[in-house]
Amino acid sequence: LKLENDLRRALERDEFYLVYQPQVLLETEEIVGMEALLRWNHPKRGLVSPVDFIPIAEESGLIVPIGEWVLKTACQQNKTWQNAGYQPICVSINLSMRQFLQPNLAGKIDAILKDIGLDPSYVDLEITESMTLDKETAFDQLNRLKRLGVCISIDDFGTGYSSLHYLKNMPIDRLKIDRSFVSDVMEDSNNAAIVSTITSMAHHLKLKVTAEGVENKEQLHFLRQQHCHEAQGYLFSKPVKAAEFELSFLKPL
Ligand code: G
Ligand code: G
Ligand code: MN
Ligand code: NA
Repeated sequence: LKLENDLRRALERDEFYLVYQPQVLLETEEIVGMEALLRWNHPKRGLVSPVDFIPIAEESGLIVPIGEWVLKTACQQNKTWQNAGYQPICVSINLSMRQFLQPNLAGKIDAILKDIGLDPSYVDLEITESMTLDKETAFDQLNRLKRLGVCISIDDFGTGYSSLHYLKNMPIDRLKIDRSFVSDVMEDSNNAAIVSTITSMAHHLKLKVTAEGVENKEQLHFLRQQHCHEAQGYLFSKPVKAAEFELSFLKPL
């Protein structure tokens, strides 16, 4: 409860910031995207992990204003970099269940994008498989979001419950292979089979596929052999603050 009260004031006290992790196109090694990840600098506890505060934010409903702050901040940052003359890249933003279930989410996102002047094709929304369990609600919401022109990715793919039947019909653009499968892909032949099969399925369903949690060259080599499109992980960079991302990864047009 203490943490919930602190969380309640965190927005107005400006205690949140975003870090960005590059997403690399394997064919060319170009940075084509970044995932925005939320950080909370608690005045007494220091950095609190989203693993610890997102569930509290979900439970209390605070995720709605916090999630809106994330959307605005990440989109504004992307637009600022485009205005500065860097090669445009896509920003991936994590949605939580409570946000995804808001009936007016698409309207809110539309207003944010118009206000900032960011082309929706430079925004990717990450949802998880569990958010698609109520099939009809998910389909309606995804269709509304797709009509805006944003991309939709399924995060942590392979750890949830999505049936192949849903996957076939859902208006999504990309699967992000959960890092638990990628992490020991060289040691565990079952994980290698899973990564290979998800990648191949994504190709056949005309979906893009991103491997998460890539930490070494051997994993990268394996993913290339499987024709995985994009990769993300400590091999390229941990998530970093905006200034460092700009210096390290953005290229002038
Ligand atoms: O970077 P990392 O330790 O921070 O992220 C931990 C978890 O928190 C991940 O599952 C990630 O998806 C989630 N997360 C990070 N930022 C956000 C955010 O802005 N919104 C939501 N809903 N989840 C986030
Ligand atoms: O659930 P989601 O995929 O949104 O969360 C991404 C999480 O994975 C964040 O906590 C991020 O910091 C973490 N992460 C990103 N790259 C790596 C990596 O190469 N190895 C590990 N162990 N974690 C990573
Ligand atoms: Mn994610
Ligand atoms: Na993930």
